[in-house]
Amino acid sequence: MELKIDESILKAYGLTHQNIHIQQIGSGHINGTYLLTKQTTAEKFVLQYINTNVFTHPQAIADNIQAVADFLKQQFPAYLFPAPTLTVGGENMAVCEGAYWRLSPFVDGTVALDTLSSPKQAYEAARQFAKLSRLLNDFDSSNLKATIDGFHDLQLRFSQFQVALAQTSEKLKSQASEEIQAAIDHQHILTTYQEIRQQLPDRVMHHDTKISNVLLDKNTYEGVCVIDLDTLMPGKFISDLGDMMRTYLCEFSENETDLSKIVIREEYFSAMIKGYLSEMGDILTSAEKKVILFSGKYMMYMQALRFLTDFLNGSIYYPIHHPGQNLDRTKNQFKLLSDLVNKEEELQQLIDANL
Ligand code: GN1
Ligand code: MG
Repeated sequence: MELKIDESILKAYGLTHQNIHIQQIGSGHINGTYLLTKQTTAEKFVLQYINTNVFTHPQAIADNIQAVADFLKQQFPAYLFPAPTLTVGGENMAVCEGAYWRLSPFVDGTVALDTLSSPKQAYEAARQFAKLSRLLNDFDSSNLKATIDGFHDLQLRFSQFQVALAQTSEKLKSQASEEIQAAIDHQHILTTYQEIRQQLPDRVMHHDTKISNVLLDKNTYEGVCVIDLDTLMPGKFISDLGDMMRTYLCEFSENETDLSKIVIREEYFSAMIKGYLSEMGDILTSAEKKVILFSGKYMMYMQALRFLTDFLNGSIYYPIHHPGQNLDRTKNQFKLLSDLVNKEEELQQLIDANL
């Protein structure tokens, strides 16, 4: 799809429509992503606009990435961290009619996958996200700002669910009655979160560790680097590891409606844990090691709550293709959570074998 991107955005990066081919890429819910190819040299860039309804502090994104990029460049110069390119005027974003854009180099010879088709991919992806956590272990995360306030605060997500429940229509409430009950029945996950969160150190977290946010070598599928740095901010390790469990372990995505297909693949779990611990095994504290499996429950439950809350609010956050889609996504995430709980003992053994 060819899209009209304002000339002034391209100009800010020394480009023009005349010599650029534009293609929309990516499958994220929030930001628009485009691949730009220079017709003369075939040089490629990724252009992305920041959705300021969601990211209300776009400058915080740019500042966080800059601070982390500076640290990594100094401490680990060989590490590939695809920070955005500066504009011709030296700014870290281009602003046009109140919209914020940034351009990043396209990393040649890589692919971003939408789904995983081998445990090795789970190993490589988990390793890349864990490597970023390891390299930033000595970076003081309090130097970073929240790019979305309370983003992975489960208490806040539960409160938002309660507000939505109180305000929604009788019709939506009755359609979602089973999922509302499931949200309440799983409240013990929130209780555990409240008990442990103070024991877990603050770290720099990526906060969106899905498979399409890691670039793999297109031939060998070896991990190359992580991308999509908008939610790089202080957090707890359960965010990144938990979101990998949420998105790597099932063959089908959160959009799958046939719940019999929502099943956790143990061999992917094992590979993901091995990849993660190959970088973070010596760095995690004993308090963190105890809640490795819990991280999956935490993220699956939080995503179920977020989809359910959005459904009750009339689907104003996550784009949908049919009216009940956020409710379907909620069911999907609760099924994934229940499969994780059913397999808890064997999965914990796989963790213990690697610690
Ligand atoms: C959103 O835009 P995307 O798809 O990368 C969301 C994530 C959710 C994800 C669920 C800023 O991410 O937190 O896990 O949808 N990002 C934001 O698919 O809300
Ligand atoms: Mg994202």
